[in-house]
Amino acid sequence: MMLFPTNEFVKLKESLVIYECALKNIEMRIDILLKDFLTFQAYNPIEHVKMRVKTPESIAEKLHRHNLSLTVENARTHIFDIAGIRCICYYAKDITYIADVLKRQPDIIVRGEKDYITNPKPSGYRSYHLILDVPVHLTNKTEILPVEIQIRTQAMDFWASLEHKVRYKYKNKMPDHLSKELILCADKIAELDRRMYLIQEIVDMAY
Ligand code: 0O2
Repeated sequence: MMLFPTNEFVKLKESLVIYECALKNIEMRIDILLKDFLTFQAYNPIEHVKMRVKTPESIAEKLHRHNLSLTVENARTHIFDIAGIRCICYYAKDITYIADVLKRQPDIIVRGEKDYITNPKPSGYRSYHLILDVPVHLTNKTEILPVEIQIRTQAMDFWASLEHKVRYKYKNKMPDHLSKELILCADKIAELDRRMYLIQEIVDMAY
């Protein structure tokens, strides 16, 4: 297991408190959107939301994977998913809608976007990643920190949890037959998402 040197670890723990605040900022925005969807819009696309701040062990492992030394500065400069929130929605079409609504907020800066739905990863992974820079106002300074929002359907989320479990179990050396099976499942899931959406559209038109 990769570990931060003690002096860096102490600084990292302090930084993680600020990442937690940045995460709260995005959580609040999504909570407001939920209230809006439920009160003023015809339909609520968000099924549920989960969030986490990466553990020091996971940050260290990612820095190591990118051949970077274990320092807080490297973590803050090179890792954009220390604060992460996952927004699970019903249909694939909801994904760009939610992303667009967030991107339109005037006090948010979009640092980056990765559309793994249009361009799935070789593993079969599908999800939409948005990295937003948010301000955290402290007593004597303001820090701008990135928060990664992963937006995906329930089916994509189901797949990602299983794939993550398999990859972890085999320590990133997944047997060929399992990775092929997972790619097949990912394609079937994308097809299922499309068909379920069509059913929903037909029902909507009927009433
Ligand atoms: P965790 O446990 O979710 O925190 P990287 O490619 O990870 O070195 P980058 O640029 O952050 O660097 O990658 P990317 O593509 O934006 O993906 C970051 C996160 O997306 C991952 O975080 C996963 O949560 C998720 N992800 C990306 N690819 C896959 C995949 O093939 N399978 C699954 N299940 N999830 C994926 P972490 O840090 O890997 O893990």
